[in-house]
Amino acid sequence: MTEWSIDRVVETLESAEHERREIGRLTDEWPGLDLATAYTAQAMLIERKLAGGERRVGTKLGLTSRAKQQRMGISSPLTGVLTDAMVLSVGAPLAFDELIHPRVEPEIAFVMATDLEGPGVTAATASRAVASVHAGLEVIDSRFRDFSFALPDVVADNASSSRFVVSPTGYDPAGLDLVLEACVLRRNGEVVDTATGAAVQGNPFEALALAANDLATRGGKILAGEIVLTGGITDAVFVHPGDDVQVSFTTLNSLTLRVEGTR
Ligand code: OOG
Ligand code: MG
Repeated sequence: MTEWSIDRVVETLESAEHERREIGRLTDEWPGLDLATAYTAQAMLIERKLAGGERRVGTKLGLTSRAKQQRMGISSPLTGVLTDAMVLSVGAPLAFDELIHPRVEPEIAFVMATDLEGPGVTAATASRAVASVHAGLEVIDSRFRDFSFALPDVVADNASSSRFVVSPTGYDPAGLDLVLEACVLRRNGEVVDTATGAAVQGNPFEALALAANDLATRGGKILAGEIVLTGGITDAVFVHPGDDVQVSFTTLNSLTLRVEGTR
């Protein structure tokens, strides 16, 4: 059997995504896949996307809420990279046939006014680097069977990233109480989950600070102009062709995503 290597991890994840094929946990086959190696694999995966013409547009956090951590059985947040190929414009349908087993989650999104670089970033300093706050909706699509993974697996898999929508209307961060900003997630008109911004690390600005500090340990930072997805506020819901998913916020906008496809 072929030995495992970072290159093989990257190729395995890349072909799973392109062929819309779920795979088993990499950590089962390669127990040596630790967190640092997994982030190196993620960086290589992104490098290959950029070499193929994609453009980096932001940073995402994953597993920042208890709802998400409990569902996935992992208590540690992680970061990933967003590219323009993942952007869905408002009102555009989700093409189910391009994905493996998509799930949708509501997120609070930031557009950055300035760079944000750790270490030592606090929620207060993080909030001052934000230009505007937006309603977000993320479509995650783990390349792992049944969304079953250990932390290094999901890190290498760029935090299950696949598609996302950000409301074009942005709000001044100074005029919002994001801790109390409430969100309702509906599928086909039915409420499936609710939460407030407090679910995200106590405060979405804490999540932003966490991202900056975590990226700094790997020589990275958040750049001015970039989008930051602060992590699913509620648990994510599976979607299928014909479904309509809606996320509605108190102050931030509502976003609706229609799922199209054949299977
Ligand atoms: C991992 C990615 C999580 C979030 O917002 O928590 C994520 C997963 O649940 O597959 O994007
Ligand atoms: Mg997410």
